[in-house]
Amino acid sequence: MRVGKIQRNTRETQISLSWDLDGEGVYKGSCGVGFFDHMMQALCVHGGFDIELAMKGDLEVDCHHSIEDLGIVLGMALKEALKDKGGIRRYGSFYIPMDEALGFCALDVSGRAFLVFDASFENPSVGTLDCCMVKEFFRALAFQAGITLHLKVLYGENDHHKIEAIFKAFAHALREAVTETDKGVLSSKGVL
Ligand SMILES: [Mn+2]
Repeated sequence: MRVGKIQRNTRETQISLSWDLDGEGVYKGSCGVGFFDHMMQALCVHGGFDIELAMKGDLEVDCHHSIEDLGIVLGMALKEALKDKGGIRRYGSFYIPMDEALGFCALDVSGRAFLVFDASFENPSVGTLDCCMVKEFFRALAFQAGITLHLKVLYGENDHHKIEAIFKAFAHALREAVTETDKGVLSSKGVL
C-alpha cells in the first residue's frame, strides 16, 4: 500500500488528508473552494489516486491559506507514500489540451525541490479561487514532496481551461512517474 496520511493544524487551517497512489480515482471531501475541489477531483480521476480530505480553513480571509496549506499537506503525503522513491519510473511528462488551451507538465521525483511555473491568467479569479494561488499551491506541493516540477500553459484564453489543463497534465505525469518498476532507485548515485 502506497498511502500517505497527514494531519496538520495551524491557526489558519486544520487539515486531515490521506493520499492513496494506487486507488480508484476517487476524491472524497472538500477544501471549501468549489473550483479547487473540481481540480482535486481531476487530479484523482486522471492520476488514478484516492484522496480523502477533511479540512477547515480561514476562507473568511480569502482562499490563500487554505490552498497553500492543502499544497503543503499533499506534498507531505506524497513524500510519505513514496518512501525511499525506489521502484518507480521517477520521471513523467504529459500534454493535455482542453479546448483552446494546452497545458504541459514534466516532473522528476528527484528528492530535489524545484518549481518552474510558466502560466498567466486573464482574470484574477475562477469562482472563489484566486488564480495567483495555482502557482502557490504547486510550489508548496513540490517543495514538501521534494519533486522537480515544471508546469506550463503553452496557450489558451479561458482560465478555467488553462488551470484544468495543467492539473490534468500534472495528474498524468505524476501517474507515469510513480508507476512501479521491478528495479530499485533509478539513479547513478543509488539514492534519491
Ligand atoms: Mn472544468
